[in-house]
Amino acid sequence: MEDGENSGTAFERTYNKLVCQEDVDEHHLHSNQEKRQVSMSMVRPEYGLNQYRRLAISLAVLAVLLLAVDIGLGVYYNKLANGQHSLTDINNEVVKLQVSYNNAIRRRDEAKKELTDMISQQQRTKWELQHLLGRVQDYKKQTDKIQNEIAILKSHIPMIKDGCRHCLPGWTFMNSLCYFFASSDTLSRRGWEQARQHCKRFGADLVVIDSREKQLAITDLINNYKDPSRPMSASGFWIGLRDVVDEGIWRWLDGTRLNGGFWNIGEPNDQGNEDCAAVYPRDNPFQGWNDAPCNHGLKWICEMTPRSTPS
Ligand code: 2F8
Ligand code: CA
Repeated sequence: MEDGENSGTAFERTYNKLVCQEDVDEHHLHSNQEKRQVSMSMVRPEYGLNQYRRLAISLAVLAVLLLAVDIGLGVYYNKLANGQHSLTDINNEVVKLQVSYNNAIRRRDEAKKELTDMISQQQRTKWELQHLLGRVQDYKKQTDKIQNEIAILKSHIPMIKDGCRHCLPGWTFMNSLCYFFASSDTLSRRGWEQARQHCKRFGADLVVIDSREKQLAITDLINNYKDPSRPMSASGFWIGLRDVVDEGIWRWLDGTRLNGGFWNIGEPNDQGNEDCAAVYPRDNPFQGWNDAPCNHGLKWICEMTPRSTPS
């Protein structure tokens, strides 16, 4: 064998040595392990089980750690994603706000322009209102003036109406009435009743003197007819007053009882049955009446309202 070995190459010898050594080492190792295992199992029997348990626990802890890391990474990723999403939203919101701001600015400018226009319009309206108020004042003045003119014109209506009416020829228009003074020599003096009949032929009647104004106006007229050569007893004019029914109770033609009157001093005295009244020319117009016999011949005064001209 020695020869055989020696008879081989150096390489083969080295190789064989190494292989044998390895076999020896492996065998030695296995022997040691088995010895250790045998020794340990003999000294601490739970040693192998704890080792697996620790390994399992370690693996579990490692798994938990990996899971935690995974979760953490996921959370972090989500945060990053959410952050990215929030940033996008903020950008979008900023864009929207910018658009809204621009729109608001545009609307503000439009509103400002509209306000300016409205202020201008309001100013024009104010001026127009002032102008109209001035015109209202003018119209009011004109209205007042026109109303005054209307009142004046209305006051002329009775005169116009009277002007459209006429007194008969030879009659006198006075205080809206027509009077006939039978002073002409062509008309003989006559008694009270005949004198009244003469008036009635014209639709008139003997005059009723029921006011101071009327007495004054009539006295002024009959004073013009005064004839100094004629006795006072023959210068009177019959009027529409008598006391023929009840002596001393003087009544006008319509039955109205006399209130006062313009009797001469001492009249009426019913001297010799004097039941008819007459007015006489007098300086004192308020002492112009006398009672005389109704059949006594005197002039007379007729009275009537103006008559419209026949169309
Ligand atoms: O003096 C008054 C008296 O005068 C006349 O008589 C004289 C009168 N007569 C006539 O007029 C007819 C009275 O009436 C009068 O009262
Ligand atoms: Ca008398």
